[in-house]
Amino acid sequence: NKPAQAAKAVVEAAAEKISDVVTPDVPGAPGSAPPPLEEPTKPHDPLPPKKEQGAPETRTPTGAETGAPTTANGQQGAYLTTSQGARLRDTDHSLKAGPRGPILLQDHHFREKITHFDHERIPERVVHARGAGAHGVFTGYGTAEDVTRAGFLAKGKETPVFVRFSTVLGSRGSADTVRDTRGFATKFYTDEGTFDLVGNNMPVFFIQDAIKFPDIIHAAKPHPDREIPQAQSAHDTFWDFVSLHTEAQHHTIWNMSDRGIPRSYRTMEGFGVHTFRLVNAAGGTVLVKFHWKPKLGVHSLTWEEAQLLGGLDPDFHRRDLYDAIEAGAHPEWELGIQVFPDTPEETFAGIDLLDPTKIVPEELAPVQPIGKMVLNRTPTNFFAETEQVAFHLGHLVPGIDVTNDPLFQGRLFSYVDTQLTRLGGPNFSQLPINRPHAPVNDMLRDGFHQDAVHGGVAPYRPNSLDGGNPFPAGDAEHAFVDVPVTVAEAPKVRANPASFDDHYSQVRLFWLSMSPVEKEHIIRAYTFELGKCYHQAIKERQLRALANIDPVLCAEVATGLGLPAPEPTLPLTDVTPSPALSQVGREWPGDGRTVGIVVDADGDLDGLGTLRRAVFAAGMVPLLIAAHGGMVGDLPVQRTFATGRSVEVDALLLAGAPAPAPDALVARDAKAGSPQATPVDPRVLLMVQECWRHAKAIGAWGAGARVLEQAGVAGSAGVVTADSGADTFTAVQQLMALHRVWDRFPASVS
Ligand code: HDE
Repeated sequence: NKPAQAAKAVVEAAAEKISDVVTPDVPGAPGSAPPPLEEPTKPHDPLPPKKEQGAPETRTPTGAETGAPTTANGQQGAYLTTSQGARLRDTDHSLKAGPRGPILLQDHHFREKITHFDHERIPERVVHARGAGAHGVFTGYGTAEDVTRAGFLAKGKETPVFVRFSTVLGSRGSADTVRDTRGFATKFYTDEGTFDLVGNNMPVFFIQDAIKFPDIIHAAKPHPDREIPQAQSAHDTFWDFVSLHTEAQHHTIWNMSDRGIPRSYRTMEGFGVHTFRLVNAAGGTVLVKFHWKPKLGVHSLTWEEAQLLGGLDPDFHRRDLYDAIEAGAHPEWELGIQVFPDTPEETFAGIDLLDPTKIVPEELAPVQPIGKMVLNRTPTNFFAETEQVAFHLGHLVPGIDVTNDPLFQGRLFSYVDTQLTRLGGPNFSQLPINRPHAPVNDMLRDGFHQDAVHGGVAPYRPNSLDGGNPFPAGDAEHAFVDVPVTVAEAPKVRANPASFDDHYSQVRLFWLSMSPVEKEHIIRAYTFELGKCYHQAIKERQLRALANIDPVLCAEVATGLGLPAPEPTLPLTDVTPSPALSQVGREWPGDGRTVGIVVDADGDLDGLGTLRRAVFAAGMVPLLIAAHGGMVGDLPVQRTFATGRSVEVDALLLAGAPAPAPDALVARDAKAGSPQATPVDPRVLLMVQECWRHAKAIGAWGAGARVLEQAGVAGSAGVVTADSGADTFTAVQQLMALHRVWDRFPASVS
C-alpha cells in the first residue's frame, strides 16, 4: 500500500522535527542541539538562519529587480563595523582621557552606539500591544467568484499572508492567557494590492460608534492612578462603563465566556465583525461577514489553567504558535463568508447589518468557505515584522468595499493615524513587512524615513514632463472603484438608527445557546470579575443588566456576590438559540496537541518508544517528563518535575510511579499526603490532580496505575487504564477529540 507507506514516512519525518523542537539541549542526545560551539576567537562563517524563517519578503518596485539585497541582515559578516561600514577595532571600551579619566566627547563610536540604543523602543500599540505574528499562505477556493472580483479569492490562487494575534488590554510584556478579546489581523499581500482583514476572535464589539472607542479603552485599561490591574477587565472602571453603557453587554458576555481564554491562537475563530460589501465583475454587490474557522476547532483554557499560566508561562500562546509551526504542525483556518442581499435597509432576518453589536446566527446564514490559510513560517525578527506590521481597514482591494457601519467608518480613520506616532511618520508602508507585493506607483513623496529614491520630476497630475504618468486605471486594469452607494438625504445628526437600541436580545441568545458547562463558566467569570470590584453600586448596576439577560444567570451571580438578585426592567426577549455558538459537543482533530508522559527512569520502560511513535503518528507532540534531566533509556527527558507543569499538556499518560526525590522535605510531604507504603513524588500527584481538575484525559498502565490511586482519581470519568502504553493512548486520544472530559465539571444550571 504505497500511499499509506508514503503517509507514514511523512508522519515520521514530521515526528522527528517535532521532537527537535521540544527537546531541550541534552549534549549528545538524539535530536538535541549540537554540542556548544567553542568560545569564538576568530572570524568564522555565521550560523545560517533557522529553516522555518528565511528572510522576510521584501519585494518592492525598487530593489528586487536590481538584485540588490532588499533587507538588512544582522551579524552576517565577520567584522564589526560602524553604521557607515567602517571596521572597528574595539567596542568594549569607551575612549577616555587615560584609563581612569572621563569619556571624551569625540568618541563617535560610543555616541553612535548609545544614541541608537537610547532610541530602540517605539511606542507600543495603544490597544493590542501584546501580540505574536506568523507568515503563511492563503489559497482561494474560487467559490466567491460570483460575488467578488477580488483576484486572490480565485480558485487555486496562492497569496502570501502575515497574521498578528494579540490581546487588547495588556502592555507589550503582559501575559498571554488573560481574560480578554483576542485580535486576529491578517495582511494579504495580493497581486492587486494589500488587503488587511483586521478582526477579533469575537464577532461583536463593545460600542456601536467609533467615537466611543477612547471611552471603552480608558475604562478597560489599568486605573490611571495606580496603573493596575494589568491586562484585566476585573476592575471597577471597566464594569462601571459596561453597566452604564448597555450596548457593551453582548461583547462582555463573550469575554466572560470561555472565548475570553482561548487554549491557543491555533484554536480561535476569527471574525471581521463589520459587514463588508463585495463587488463582482459585473458590478453586482452583496453584503458579507467574514469568518475564520480553525481546522483544530475552537478550544479554551479553564480559568485555573489561564491563571496558572499567567505565572508559569506568560508567553504560553506565543510559544505554542511558534512551537507548532516550527514542529511542522502548521495551523490552518478556512475563510468563510455569510452572504446577505445588498438591500437599501441593510438588514437580514430583522437584524441590522450595520450594528457591530449584533451577529447573524449561522443557522440563518451559513458560513460558506472561500479559501484556506496555512501559517508555515515564524518571523525572523520580532521587532521588524510583528512589532512594525501596520494594519489598516482602508487597505482594500478591488472587489471588497466598506459599509456605513459607524464603527467601521471610524476605524477607517484611526489605523493610519495611529501609525504616524507609532512608526514615526507617513512612510511606514515602506517597511519590509508592510511593503505591498503589488507594484507601487504612487505620488506620495518625502516625509520622515523616506526609503525610496523616486525618479522623475512630476509627482503630480496632470503632467506632461513625466510622460503624463501615472495614469488612472479603469475596470479593465483592475482599478479599485468605490461602490456608488446612494446616501439617503438626511439631516446631519449625532444619532444612531433606532434598531441600535436593542442591547439585550442577542446577549440572551448567546446565553441560551451555551451548554450547561459553558453557562457555569460564564457565571463564575462574572462572579470573579464583579467580585474584584470595590464599589457596591457598580456590582448592583451590572446585576440589573444581567437580570435583563436571564434570571438564572443573574440569580447565580448575585448569590456568588452575596447580593439580592434584582428583577428585570425590560421584557425578556423570545430568542432561538444558535447551537453553532457553543464550543462543546463536537469532535476535533488532535494535530499539534501535547501529550505529557510521566516516566520513571528506574521503572519498566518497555513500549515507551512504540507509544511515542503512536503519539507522533496521531500528529501530536509527546513530552517526556521525569524526575531529573538526562536520558530515559535512549530517549531524552524534555521536562522535569521542576520545569514541567500540568498546564502545558492536553492529556497526561503515566508510565510509572516515580518515588519522591531523596530530599527530606519532599519525602516528608509525600508521606504526610499519602500513607501508602511506596509514596509517589508529590509533584506528580499535583500534576495528575490538576489535569483532573482541568478535565483533561488521563491514562495509566503498569505501575502508573498506582499514581491514579494515590491521586484519588482512579476510576473516574476520563481516567483510563490499559495493558500497554499504546492501548492507553488510543483510549486517551478518543477522549481528546472532545477537547475535555466535560462530565467532570459540575454544572448547577441547565
Ligand atoms: Fe482596533 N485599533 N479599533 N479594533 N484593532 C488598533 O491600530 C480602533 C476594533 C483590532 O495586530 C489600533 O495599529 C478604533 C474592532 C486589531 O497590529 C488603533 C476602533 C476590531 C488590532 C485601533 C477599533 C479591532 C487593532 C492600535 C473603534 C475587530 C491590532 C494599533 C472604532 C474587528 C492590529 C493599530 C495589529 C488595533 C483603533 C475597534 C481589531 C488605535 C478607533 C471592532 C486586531 O488604530
